[in-house]
Amino acid sequence: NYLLFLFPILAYLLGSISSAILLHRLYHLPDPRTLGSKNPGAVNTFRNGHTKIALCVFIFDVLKGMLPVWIAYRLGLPLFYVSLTALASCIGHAYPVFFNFKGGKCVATALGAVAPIGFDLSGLMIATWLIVLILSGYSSLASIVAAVAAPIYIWWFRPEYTFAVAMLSCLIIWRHHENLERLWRRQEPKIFSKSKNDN
Ligand code: NKO
Repeated sequence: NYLLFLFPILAYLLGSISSAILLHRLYHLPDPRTLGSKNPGAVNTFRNGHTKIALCVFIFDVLKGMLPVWIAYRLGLPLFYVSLTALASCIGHAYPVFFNFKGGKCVATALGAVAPIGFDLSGLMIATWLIVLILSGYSSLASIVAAVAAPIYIWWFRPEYTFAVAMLSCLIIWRHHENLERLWRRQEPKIFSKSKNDN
């Protein structure tokens, strides 16, 4: 039944709606892809001094990852299609059709996409992210460590989702390759430093 492919397609389109870019436009701010780390995401909006907008970006990006996956999951779609829907949301966020295919790093969107699996996994992911952020000061490192940890956690308590979660992790890590290079060269700015990293 090819109606099942409607879910990944709609998820891709919803994922393509970049809340960071739209909210920056709404508040007459420059495109986030020209500011700071040039990432249209919650952290970069925060970095540029817009805490409340950053919170909205985070919530919207989580919800747009969560909604299609949650519906697909609730309708009892086969695991393959639920997984494809989750991946499609994140691909939409990273390569948005509405914004020249230049999108974000999928952290908040992937968190939303795995939320329907259970609050145990999402809670653990948020805790991991916060602990690494507090210990290191690097938001990008927090995201990378959380992405590496996600498939390990899920393999422990719901192994049937390991492959799907690992796919999201790979996408997140790939989207952080510039951050990884900067971390390696010790040029990555910490979250509470105002320095812009032009790259
Ligand atoms: O601007 O390149 P930048 O320094 O903006 O940004 C790097 C950063 C980008 O991430 C964001 C989103 C911030 C969301 C924060 C809360 C995240 C909580 C837990 C995430 C867990 C991810 C799980 C993935 C499961 C597959 O990285």
